[in-house]
Amino acid sequence: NKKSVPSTKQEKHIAELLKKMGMSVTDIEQDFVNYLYNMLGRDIHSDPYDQFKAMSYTIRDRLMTYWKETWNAYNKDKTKKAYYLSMEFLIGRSLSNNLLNLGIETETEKAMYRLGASLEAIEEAERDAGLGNGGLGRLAACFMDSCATLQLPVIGYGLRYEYGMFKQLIQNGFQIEEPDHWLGFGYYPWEIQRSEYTRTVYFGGRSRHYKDPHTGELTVHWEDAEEVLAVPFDVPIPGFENKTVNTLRLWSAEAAEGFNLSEFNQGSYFEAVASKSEAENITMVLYPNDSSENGKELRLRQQYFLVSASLQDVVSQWSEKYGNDFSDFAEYNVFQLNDTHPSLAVAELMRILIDDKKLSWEAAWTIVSQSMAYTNHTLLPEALERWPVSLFNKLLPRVLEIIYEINARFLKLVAMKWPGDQARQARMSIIDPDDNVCMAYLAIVGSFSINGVAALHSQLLKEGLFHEFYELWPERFNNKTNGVTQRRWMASSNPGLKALLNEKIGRHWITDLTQLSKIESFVNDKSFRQEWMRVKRENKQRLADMVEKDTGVKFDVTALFDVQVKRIHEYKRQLLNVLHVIHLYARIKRGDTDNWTNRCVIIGGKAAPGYVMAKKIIKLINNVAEVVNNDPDVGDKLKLVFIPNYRVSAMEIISPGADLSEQISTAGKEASGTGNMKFMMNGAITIGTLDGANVEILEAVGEENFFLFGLKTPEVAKLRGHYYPENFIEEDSDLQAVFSLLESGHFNQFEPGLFDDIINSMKSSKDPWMTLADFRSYVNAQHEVALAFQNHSRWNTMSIINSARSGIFSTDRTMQEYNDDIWKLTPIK
Ligand code: T68
Repeated sequence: NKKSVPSTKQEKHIAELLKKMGMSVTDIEQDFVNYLYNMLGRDIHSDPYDQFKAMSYTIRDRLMTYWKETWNAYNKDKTKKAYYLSMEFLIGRSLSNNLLNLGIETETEKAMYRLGASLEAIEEAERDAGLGNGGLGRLAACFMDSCATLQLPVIGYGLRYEYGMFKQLIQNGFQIEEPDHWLGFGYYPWEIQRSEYTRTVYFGGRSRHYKDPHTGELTVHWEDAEEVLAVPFDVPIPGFENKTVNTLRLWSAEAAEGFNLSEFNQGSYFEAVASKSEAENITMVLYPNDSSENGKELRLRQQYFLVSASLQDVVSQWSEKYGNDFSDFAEYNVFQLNDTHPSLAVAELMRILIDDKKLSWEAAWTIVSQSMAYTNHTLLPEALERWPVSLFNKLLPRVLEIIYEINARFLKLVAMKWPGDQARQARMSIIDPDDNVCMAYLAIVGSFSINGVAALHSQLLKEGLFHEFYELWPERFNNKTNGVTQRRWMASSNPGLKALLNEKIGRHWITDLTQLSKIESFVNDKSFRQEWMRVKRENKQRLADMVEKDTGVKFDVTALFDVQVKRIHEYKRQLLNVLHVIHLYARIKRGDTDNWTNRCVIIGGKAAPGYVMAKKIIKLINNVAEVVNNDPDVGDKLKLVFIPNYRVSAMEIISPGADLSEQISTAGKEASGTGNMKFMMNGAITIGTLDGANVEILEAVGEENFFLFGLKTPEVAKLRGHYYPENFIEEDSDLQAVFSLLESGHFNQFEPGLFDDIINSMKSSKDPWMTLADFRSYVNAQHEVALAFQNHSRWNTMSIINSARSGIFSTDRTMQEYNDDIWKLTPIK
């Protein structure tokens, strides 16, 4: 630290030079040209991607001094820090966000204008950093933004996947996956490689226990292990106009030098080089499964790699300052586990403290159980991670021993609380009856805080999935309702709305979203209402242009834009949406179109490559779209498109242009949802079930500003076992019409039988998502939507109110709550 204080003449001189890193139009222009011409050897007519690179270096330079100062400030005094451990950070693009947070959007735009370049085109050239699947990964990225804005000392730890989320192509209506080589042939222009913080992670081998013959002291060695290097790449996370730049540290796997040297020596050149690539495979690709475990060995390797490298990083930095005194480590360090994916942290921190730092089990456990906090993101049983003990034994033998010991001590506690209740011990055991390690239980046992991500979800965790743990430790359970950052999801993606808000209520909403409530006082102001409509209209045009470019389908911007974008999953019920579209189509075909509202339905999202049913659903959407969009009887009354390759940068165009937000999961299945919040902020109205954060959205806007339908969670539970879909068909002529079209093969004329699985799943009494049970109330709610939309004035009021009351859904609020209740960090100015 002393080193960073300019004490010598040279250091003062350097500090002076760095201060000259100007934010003026000319400074930006000059640096941009310097990078483009002199570093990249290109010119102003070059490829937009090269221009983007030059621009990102220009901007990164302007973050660098703040970045270093922030890092130093966090390490100066004994400062409590939080570490957000996550297998996913779905960042998307960073240029426009960084310009916004630095407060130099206008200057940069002018600089490019002077050069005859377009900032918009440059921003457009940036590739999405798609290092995540969906909500969970995007949440981590929003959290990072809010922590930097709140000036909280939080460090993100993740993996630098060579290939992020696959690129989705649609061919003949089918999803095709293409690798996403987002790094191109170089580096991510925002990142800085920090080789000096390289760590070594061990796999395989065996655990050996030694007893010192003289002292009797026990030591454990992890022997004959493979070594893999974890090389960190740091990504800057600027706060909003506050000179704070936090760090997201992403680990990349590299074979250790001398990797499998013995094989080289035995002349097995080929095997040795092949196993080198095995080490580097660890961070090769993001697993594209968003809600089911896949049980692959490589995935477990990835998880341990993240956890071990990150914990070593934190512990070594601690030891550099405080030696092996860990007595107050838990007072200054807290780890937030983003789902169970990094829950090995519980065992790994034990291992480091006991084996490397020679702490006793009891001392180590006190530290671990006071510094880990776990966030759950799902109630779906198929998403709960369980790893076979045999795999653990092979890959992480020492870690498995520690897990066994944690479990043994934990089960003693259970036995003490419920004497003689063997069945309960078996149910709560971290090792399940099939000899799997249950990662959620490991996380719970090792954490002082366990939270769900919306009020309903947190309640259901206590009542259901984790009920017995709740009985044991009720004080550990809490709720932290998700949010999204308004910097990206309003200020940057909706410039029209930003300008209008700034004019009417000032710009304070950018860091305090509750300020949005002030626009409610303009709800009857004629000119404000007109401006609100104009902004929406322009955003709808922008969305329509994107749709036309991506699908060839032309939208009428006066129609209702009805949008469902999210991962494709049966529980999210894209099928219910399709049934409604088919219903509208059937109405048009039979001439039942009095008082009609034109509607453009947009569906988008990726299916996990191995999820056969989800992929069929995509095909069905595309086939229905083909029929609907090409039927002259339909015309502008109804359009349906499937937007290919849904991703963060697409949502930046989609959410501002939506009128209606589809949040239609089976009640009790969606933990929170965050897309629902993005739409709401941008003035879309929700049609939704009482699920996840929809419950809180409804509470905020009131029933008159929300289209509620469907069974409630307890009703879904009650119906299970007595669910007879045929009855719903029998009683409903609209549903009959829909099924007769589907079953006649009207949407798969040349592909007979293609949709049989889908049809059968919906008609099965075992359908866990109970799609047909909600059909009638969904169609009725959609009818209300159509009528409401015809009354432009009423719709506009609802739109304004939805946005005005979205203040609580900022991640600034969410992070404040994590900090107040869990982390207890002091903001560092
Ligand atoms: C989502 N979960 C929830 N999981 O579904 C959503 N899972 O309700 C919630 O709003 C969001 O998390 C944020 O809390 C996911 O996105 C995954 O992506 C995932 C990835 C790998 C393995 C399991």
